Amino acid sequence: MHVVPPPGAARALPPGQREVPELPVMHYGRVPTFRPERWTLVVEGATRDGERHVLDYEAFCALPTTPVRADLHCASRWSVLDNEWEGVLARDLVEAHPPAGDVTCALVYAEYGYSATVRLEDLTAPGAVLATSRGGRPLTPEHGFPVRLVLPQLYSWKGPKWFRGWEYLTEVKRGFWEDRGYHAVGDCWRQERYAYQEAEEPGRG
Ligand SMILES: Nc1nc2c(c(=O)[nH]1)N[C@H]1C(S)=C(S)[C@@H](COP(=O)(O)O)O[C@H]1N2
Ligand SMILES: [Mo]
Repeated sequence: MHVVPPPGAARALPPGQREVPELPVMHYGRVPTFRPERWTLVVEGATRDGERHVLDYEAFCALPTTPVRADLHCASRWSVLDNEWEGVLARDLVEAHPPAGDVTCALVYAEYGYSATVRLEDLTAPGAVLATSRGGRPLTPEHGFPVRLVLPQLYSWKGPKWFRGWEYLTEVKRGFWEDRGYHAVGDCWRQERYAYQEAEEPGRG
C-alpha cells in the first residue's frame, strides 16, 4: 500500500515542509521500558457494544499486518519521505472493535499519558497503521517500540509512539498538544498547526 498526497496535489512535500534524510528522535519525556507481560492495547470509550476491549501483547502480535509506504511530516517543518512501515491497519482494529454510531473522533494514547485528538475518518484512512516495523526491522525503542500509530495525512504529533490504545469520543476531547494550542484536526496538507485556525474554519475543530 502506498499512501500518496490527496488527489490534485503533486507528489511533493506539504506546504512549508523540508525533506530530511532520516527520522530524528523527537518526543516529550522519557523512552518507556517495554514490559510485554504488562502491555495491553485498549479500545474504550463509546464502543458499539459499550464494552472496553483489551488485547494483550500476544493477541496483538497475532493480528494480520500490512505494509504501508508513507511520508512522515512533523509540525516543526521537517518531513521524511517513503518510510516503509508495516503493521496492523488502524481501520482493521476499528472494524474489529467498532465505535457507536455517534462517534466523531478518538483520543489516541500512549505510555506516560501522551495523547492526541484524531477524527474517526483519519483513523480509518487507508494508510493509517499501527506500525511495528520500519524499513523491514522492528521499531527501535526511541522510535516507538513495540508499536506507534502512523497517520500519514496528519502532522506526526497525532501519531503516538509507544501506542497503547484509543478512546472513542462523541465530542472532541483535546490531547497533549491540542491542549497546548495545537490544532484538533492537524491535516498537514492544509497546514493545520494551531488551535486558532479552528475558529477561522468552523467545523474543523
Ligand atoms: N508518545 C509520544 N509519541 C510521539 C511524540 C511524543 O512526544 N510522545 N511526539 C510526536 C512528534 S511531535 C513527532 S515529530 C514524532 C517523531 O517521531 P520520531 O522520533 O520517530 O522521529 O513522534 C510523535 N509521537
Ligand atoms: Mo513533531
